[in-house]
Order: sequence, then structure tokens, then C-alpha cells
Amino acid sequence: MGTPIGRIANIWSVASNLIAAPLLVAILPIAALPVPVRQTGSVPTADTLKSPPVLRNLSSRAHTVEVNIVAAPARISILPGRLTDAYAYNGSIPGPTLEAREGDRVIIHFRNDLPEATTVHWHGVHLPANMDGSPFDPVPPGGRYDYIFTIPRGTAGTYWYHPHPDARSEYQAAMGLFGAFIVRAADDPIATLPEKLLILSDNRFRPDGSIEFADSNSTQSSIDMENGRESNALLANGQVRPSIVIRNGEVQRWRVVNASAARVYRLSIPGQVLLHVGSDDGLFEHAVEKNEIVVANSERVELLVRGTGKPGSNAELTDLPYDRYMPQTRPPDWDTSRVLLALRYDDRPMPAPVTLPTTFRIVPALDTALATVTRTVVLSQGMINGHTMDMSRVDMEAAVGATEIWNVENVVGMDHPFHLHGFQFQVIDRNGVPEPFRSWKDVVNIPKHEAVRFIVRYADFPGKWMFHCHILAHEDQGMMAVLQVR
Ligand SMILES: [Cu+2]
Repeated sequence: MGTPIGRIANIWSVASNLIAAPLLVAILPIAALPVPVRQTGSVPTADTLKSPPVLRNLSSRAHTVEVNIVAAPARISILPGRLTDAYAYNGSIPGPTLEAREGDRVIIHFRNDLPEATTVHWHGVHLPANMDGSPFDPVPPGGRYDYIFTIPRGTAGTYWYHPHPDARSEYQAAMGLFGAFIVRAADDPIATLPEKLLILSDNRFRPDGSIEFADSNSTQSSIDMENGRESNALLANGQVRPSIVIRNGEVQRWRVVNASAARVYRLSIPGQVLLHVGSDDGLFEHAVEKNEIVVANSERVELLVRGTGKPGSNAELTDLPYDRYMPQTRPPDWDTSRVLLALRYDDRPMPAPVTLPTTFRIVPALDTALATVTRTVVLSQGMINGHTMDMSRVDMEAAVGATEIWNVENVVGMDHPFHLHGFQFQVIDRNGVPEPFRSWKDVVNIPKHEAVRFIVRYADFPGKWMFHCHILAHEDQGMMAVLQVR
């Protein structure tokens, strides 16, 4: 936390770190870009953080959300003063936010105006297999696909959507294709809190603003294949270091989506305690106090942030160092903290105190006594159970209605965030340590040489379901397998 002058000093110290780091490719040090800095003594009145537009509901029918989404090339300003040739959903990066309520029937008319095949994967949502946007259902260039599904009761949460075509997910996400999908509950006990959506991503840019990809056969390309494509250019809702205005005593609800291809965020607001109230698929039963929260790529968290600063003061949402890497490819500046956005205190009077519910919602436990199978899934570098992905192979079979325990073991020295399509699960234990509280999840980070057990029930929807590492480079290289539910 510091004065506006302190922030300028900070920016320049980050810039010198970036310039000092051995850059293997000509990429733009993000901190060299102009960041809006307020005049000393002024008190902010509005967020510079912009929320993506919300998709317009075309339906007048009750409990129905009908929207149009087009993926197309776009020329967009991501960095101040520069234009970037990108891919975008409805011309926006991040894509527009899809908002719906539990029980709604959702109809998405999708058109692919990209020069390549794509899909739209509704990450974390329980829906029919052919609506999942998996690599089994590609949409060719110029093609259309109607994604139609009903959102189950009890699954309000912060979801997101992104491309999932065979072997091209990392490229298309880097080009700008990702967006949030918020499902609301009629009985949400904190619905009246001011809410912010934070979609975190990182990208590499050349000095002219174009998106940089490593040349194949370059050293950087092999580092990217190992680490996943990662950059120090951190963006919140596609913006460089935006700000959120808060006042002393105010409680804000933040929905955070890690849309990065590989980066794991370790979020902290130094000097402040965060209330962790939800994860991938909705709220916990009770809030948990945290000084920092690790958010692996494709994970989501819901936080309550309470303003505790004086008017005119600042705090910073910071990404603390997190060592997910193999020693051979660990970036030399991996242990640098980086600022994602500023929290700025204005001088409006304190709001009335907020009373938080003691229970946010009931999370019913899946019963381990009902599990009929315990599966072992071994993650090695680039492989699952010793194989790379084969679309014509079924790796596991299960019955609709079955409850199973998965024991996912990471036998190598880097983290792999593990995602199961279509079915939400509950973590039982991590490396033998029981999970302290229940939550619904669809992705769980498996740290190097650790194991995680979770329980899942295939409530319905037979079909072929992917499970994979969510480092997009690994997924594209085939660190993925198929569960067939019959
Ligand atoms: Cu991986």
C-alpha cells in the first residue's frame, strides 16, 4: 500500500525487473506501457476496471436465455495506444458475459467466422455431452452450432467459456477467445453486495501490439511446451492494471476467473484478509479467512473484499510467486510479485455495516460409502496413464448414476491442474490431508509429486467426456483422455 507517488516507483521497479530478465523473444515489457496514474491528492470516484458487456437475452420466454455468439477475427485495442489483431467473441476481449439463473434453459446460437475450426466449451457446466463443446463436436469455419442446455438447480456459480478444438486451444485462447458465464441463484444470500468480475489472463505482445507466439523449433517454443504459454503481461478483464474503487467499511463480492493458459495465480492484497466464500461451482457453506489464495488455471474463486483503508489510500491485488515449474524451465524471474490491479479508497461516507450470513448455502456431501469404483489416474509429463490422447480410444467406462472415487497422482516435478468435463466433484483429500470444507469443483490443481482424491457422481448425460490437464499446451499435446458414461 502506498501513495500515488509510491505506485510510480513500484511500476518502474517492475519495469527494470522485466528488462533485466533474459528475454528469449522480442516481447514488450508490459510495465513500459503507460498506466493511468492519478494526480496526488485526488480521490477516485469510479473504477477504471471495465466489465465485459453482458450478452443480451433475445428471448421473452420465462426461464429462457437465448443469445448469439460469433467468434471472428477482430482488430482491438488491448494495450494503450496500440491495435492488436486478435480473435474475439462478439468483438470483445474478454468475450461478453453470459448470465443465467439456475433452472434456465440456455440457447446459444454460435457462429464460427474464424478461418479455422473451433468449439465453445461451457467449462464446469453439467450438460449433455454433445452440448459440451468438446473436440468431438468441431464447428468448421463458417459453420454454426446451437448449444442448448438447462442449468441444474443448486449449481449457481462462476463458470466460463473458451475454445476446445483438437490441438488448437492454446492458440485460440491466446488470440482472445474466453469469457465468463455467471449462473445466479434465486436464494443467493449475498446477492445485494456490490459485485466485480475479474477475468485474469496473460499474453505476450510484440512492440507493435501484435500477439507474439514463439517460432517453432526455438528454445522459447520448447519452454512453452513444458511450462505452457506464459507471460509477465498480466491483464484483468483484458486491461493492464486497472483500478477498483472501494470505501472503508464496504464489502465487495469478487468473482475471479483464471483464464490464463498456464499461469497459476497466488492472489493476495497485502495488509488485508480475504474472505474466501466460493470456488469453481459456487459458494461454500461457510466463509474461510485467507491471506492468500492459489488459483490454478481454469479455476475460479469467489472472494469478499472488505475495505479497511483511509480515503485516498491504495492497496494492490498482487500475484505472489508460485513455483509450479520444473527446475530446468523455471523462469529466472518466477519469484517476482506482480500487481494485477489497484484498490483505491474514496471518501464517501462509510456504508451501513454488512451482516454476512453464517451459512451461504448447503453443499450436500457425496457419500464415499456409495462409491463402487476407485480409479487411479497417473499424470506424467504430457501423458495420462501412460498414453496421449486418441480420439478413437475410450480410456475409462462408467455407468450413468454411478458414484466413483478418482485418485489423481502427479508423478512428475511440475503442477498439472486436472479438469473433468461435465460432472462436478468434491475433493476428499489432498496428499492424504482431508479437505477442510466441502465445495463443488470441476478442476483441481495436482501439485508436483502429490495426489488428490475426489468423489464424483455421473448423475445423467451418457456420452464421451474429456478429462485433461488444463495447461492448454499440455492439453493440445494430448495430455487428455476419454471417459465414456453409458
Ligand atoms: Cu499439465
